[in-house]
Amino acid sequence: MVLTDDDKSHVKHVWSVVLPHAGDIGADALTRMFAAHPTTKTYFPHFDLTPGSADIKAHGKKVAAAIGEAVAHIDNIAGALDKISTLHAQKIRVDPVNFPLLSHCFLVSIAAHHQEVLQASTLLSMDKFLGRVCAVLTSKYR
Ligand code: HNI
Repeated sequence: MVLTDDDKSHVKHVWSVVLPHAGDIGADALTRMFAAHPTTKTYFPHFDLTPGSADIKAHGKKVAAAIGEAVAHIDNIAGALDKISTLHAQKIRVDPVNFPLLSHCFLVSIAAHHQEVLQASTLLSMDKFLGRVCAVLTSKYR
């Protein structure tokens, strides 16, 4: 789905609000994903998946940083996420159905913590943007 100029500016605005808390939002999104979709836990047998654990906090920061990179390079999301895309497709081999689950949880976390920034227009743009992120992260599966 093509991101319009309006979408891009909405995404950048939402991210500027989220950024100071991005790691917490990432951790909250992971916690929601593990609770709502327990099968996703099978990819993290080496993690302490208790809500608030050091593993979840550290991984939340990494996921949020990757999304931040995609925002910063919104005209070249595939380039920005190239290494992570290869990692998921060739090494971690996460079933592609799981990506929209995490991105939905990410949106829910933003809505829960920064409700004011999500209007119909910005929510739609973030949804489209996260859809692009998922498309990139699943583009190398063969
Ligand atoms: Ni994902 C590692 C980003 C979806 C399972 N993941 C990473 C890393 C980033 C990342 C960044 C760290 C890479 C590194 O260490 O170099 N993951 C993202 C993003 C999304 C995503 C941006 C989607 C929006 N990952 C998912 C999903 C699953 C998943 C949906 C499984 C349900 N990811 C993993 C696992 C690792 C991982 C497992 C390795 C964790 C570790 O540290 O061992």
